[in-house]
Amino acid sequence: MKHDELRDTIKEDREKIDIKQKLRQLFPVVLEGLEQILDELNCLQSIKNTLIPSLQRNTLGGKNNRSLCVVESLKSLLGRDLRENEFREAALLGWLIEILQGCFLMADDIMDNSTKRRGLECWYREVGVARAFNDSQLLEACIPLLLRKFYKNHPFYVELLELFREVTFLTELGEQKDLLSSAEARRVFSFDFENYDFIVTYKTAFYSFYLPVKCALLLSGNLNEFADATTKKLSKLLGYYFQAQDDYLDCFGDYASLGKVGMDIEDNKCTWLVCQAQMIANADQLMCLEMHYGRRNQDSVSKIKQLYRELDIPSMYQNFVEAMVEKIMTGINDIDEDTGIKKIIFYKFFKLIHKRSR
Ligand code: DMA
Ligand code: MG
Ligand code: MG
Ligand code: MG
Repeated sequence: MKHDELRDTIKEDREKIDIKQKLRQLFPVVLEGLEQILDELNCLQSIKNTLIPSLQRNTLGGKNNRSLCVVESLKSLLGRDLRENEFREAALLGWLIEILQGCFLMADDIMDNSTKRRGLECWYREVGVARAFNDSQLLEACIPLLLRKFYKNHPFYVELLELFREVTFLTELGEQKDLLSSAEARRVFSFDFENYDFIVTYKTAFYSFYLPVKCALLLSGNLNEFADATTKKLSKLLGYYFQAQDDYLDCFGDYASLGKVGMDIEDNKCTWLVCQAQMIANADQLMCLEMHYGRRNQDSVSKIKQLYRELDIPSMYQNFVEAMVEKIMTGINDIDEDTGIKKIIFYKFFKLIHKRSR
């Protein structure tokens, strides 16, 4: 790395850390907002005593990439540093995305029989499935109330409400297809990239990439159909890359950096790895896949991991990453900035996730 590049990287990292710190300082505003909402409803203390800790536990402890992205994107769109009130507006929206993510994860961990999340026991394993299910519902239902509290007078209040509603629905559709694919493949063993494309676009790309950038676009007042279409296109590419990474790490990553324990093989999930494996396996290898994929025992899991190595899936994944980087870079370069959207938004987002280990 050249001296200038290194200096820029250090500066960017420092900025990122500063923004994340400022973001975290605003979390109490969200907490107070929820407390006020509950007080206005004369909510029972016993409910408050469960809802507030559930919000804290399931919203904090992540990487905060999505909320960081709202702030960074707004900065890029306005082409200058944010004023205090602008930062606050972007950051609070960012926190609502983090809450939404928390809701998805609480439910996802139940659906996926997971054990750990963000280095802790999954929420459903602490409070039970019934409570965790309702906690997830409750927090999701808080989002429009918090939006009303913080953005009622914003010119794009209705658009923000609709955006969160729609993206929530799209994500849940993706989770549904994720579950269905796993169940269908238990009857007839079959995984393919067409299916995979749908799953990752819906369950990951919309809420992780499209939502934060679109929030920033709405805040900036720059939204138009071209900027929206570009955001969707780039979000899909980034989302695909991000979920393929997630799948790879589920199998080959380690708990110390991920804070979660992979279950994709046991769960019979339609992952990037199994789609790739099925595509290139010979008859014997296919038989091994069919016999051991989706089985809840360590012996079968080891056999699948061994088969992945035998098939050279890790180096295929590296090739895929290179091709994906190319695709994303081309997508970014092709952006017409006259439509109001900025290349740097997606470039920064890309840098945030590229070669991640958590
Ligand atoms: C998660 O997909 C998708 C949502 C909407 C939470 P996943 O189950 O692969 O995520 P993780 O690996 O974090 O459990
Ligand atoms: Mg999961
Ligand atoms: Mg899942
Ligand atoms: Mg996963």
